[in-house]
Amino acid sequence: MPDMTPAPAARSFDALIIGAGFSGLYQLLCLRDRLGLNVQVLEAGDGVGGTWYWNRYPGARCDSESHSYNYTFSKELFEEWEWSERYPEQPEIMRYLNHVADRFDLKRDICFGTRVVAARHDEAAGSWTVTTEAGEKLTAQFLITAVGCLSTANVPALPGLGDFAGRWYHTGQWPHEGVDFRGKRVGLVGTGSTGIQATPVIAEAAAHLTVFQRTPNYSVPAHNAPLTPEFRQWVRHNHAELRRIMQSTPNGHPFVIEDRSVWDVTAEQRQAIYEAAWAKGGLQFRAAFRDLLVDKEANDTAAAFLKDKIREIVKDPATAELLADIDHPYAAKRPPIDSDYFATFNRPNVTLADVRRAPIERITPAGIRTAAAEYPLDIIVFATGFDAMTGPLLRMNIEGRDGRALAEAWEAGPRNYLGLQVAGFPNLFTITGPGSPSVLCNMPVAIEQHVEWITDCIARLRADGLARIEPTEAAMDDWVTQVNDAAHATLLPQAHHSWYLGANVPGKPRVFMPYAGGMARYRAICDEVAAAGYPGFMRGA
Ligand code: NA7
Repeated sequence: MPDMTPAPAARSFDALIIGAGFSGLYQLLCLRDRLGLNVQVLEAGDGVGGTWYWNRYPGARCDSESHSYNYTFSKELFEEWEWSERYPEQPEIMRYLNHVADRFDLKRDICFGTRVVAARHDEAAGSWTVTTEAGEKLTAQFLITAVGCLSTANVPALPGLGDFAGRWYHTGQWPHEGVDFRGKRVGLVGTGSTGIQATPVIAEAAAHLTVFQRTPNYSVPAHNAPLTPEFRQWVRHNHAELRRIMQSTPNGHPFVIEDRSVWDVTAEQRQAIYEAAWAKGGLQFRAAFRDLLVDKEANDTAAAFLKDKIREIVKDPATAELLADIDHPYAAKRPPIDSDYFATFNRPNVTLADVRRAPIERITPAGIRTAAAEYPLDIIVFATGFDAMTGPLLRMNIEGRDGRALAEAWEAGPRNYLGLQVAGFPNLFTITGPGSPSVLCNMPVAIEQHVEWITDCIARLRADGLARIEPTEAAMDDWVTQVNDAAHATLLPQAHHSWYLGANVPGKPRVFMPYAGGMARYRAICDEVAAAGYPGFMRGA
């Protein structure tokens, strides 16, 4: 006999937020405590943290400096939290986000262990219905994705992976209990920021480490170190000034880009400037001159300096040449920073395998076979990145008006207005979506701006007695052009294998996704749109 029990009524909210990382937590705080909305957060993980909840690989550390990798909306929160090191390590970021969640009593409105598998807009009801993996349905007037840009792991579809007799892991889905590398032959695939962070740490523990390098990469030393009490005090006293700098620079970091051209100085002066920037370390290296990202010849001078550093550090000339054989402008891909990455190749238990010239052919039960050799392995670590920016959104099966799938609307690449909203998907907001500065910016700065803009937008709608907002097609077309133009005014699209372009995922449209015009300019554009009463958006009852 069929089950006649009526399906339970969908739980209903003013707003649903998907994700409980930096963005979801702050969005919850703003909508619940500032606007008084009835809000629910749905989070796939069993705790807060978002990207940091999943990325627990050895050496996982943020490349933003710790005093800039936090919320700035609360002076008290900013002043009471003390980071221990120049760059925060994953466990410390988790402690910070848990502290924030507890301090503002956020966890009571978060459903953990709840993965969203579908979201559908109901035009007649003017609401979104979200379906979870467990089959529960929830509805809300507003749907806000806070799913991060780097949360869909990209595991290469290599033949034979299923037959591998050892264990394999992706860095973005790292086991919570950790991985014991002692006495093991480990293969690490990928030399982006993650592979570059993990290599020295795995090399210390493993019997042998083989790094499989497809695209060689620049890297600048991080020079991580414990923070001194004096520095901490300076940060506490300079909260307002730091916030002002972070909000006024293109990348949202707490340093300004030097207002000098590479060509303003002599070759000797330039060398001295690069040496000083190398000694200081970190992402700030690219701020040494204002034209590094717009003038290829200017960039070449930085590239040559960094390649020489690799040759100085790495003792075996053949290995050094392979590592320094970099084919793209410095910082055209996200520039990694490291702790002894290149020096790790001087260890007797570390080998570099060139999989650009001799690609990986298959995984065998015993290890990795390339066109040149077979490498016996016990563990494979895929530091192969993410289906970035659009991946986390598209995998949720979002359907807008008339059941139109977001995947269909974005078939040729992401199209939206201001990186925030998509025509045909009313009341859907995408925090740090494609078309916004997001990954080109220190993330908390980008996140705070988006969350506050969305909060103000919803507050204005309500104050005006309106119920829905979505952009016009014309505004989207214009914004897509602006995003494209901003990218092409820089050297960034020249790195043809960059994940900014979607090039790391086979079949993904090659579209430069983040807005490269700078965070400060982007903020001004968003503020102008809000101040002018939201031109480019349709607001209705
Ligand atoms: P990235 O930067 O996308 O790096 C992934 C690396 O993996 C990169 O070197 C890729 O080479 C390599 N890769 C990917 N697929 C393969 C296959 N099939 N074979 C060999 N090598 C492969 O990801 P990360 O996790 O390092 O960093 C992501 C961001 O997190 C980072 O930029 C920061 O913002 C934080 P490729 O370059 O595609 O040739």
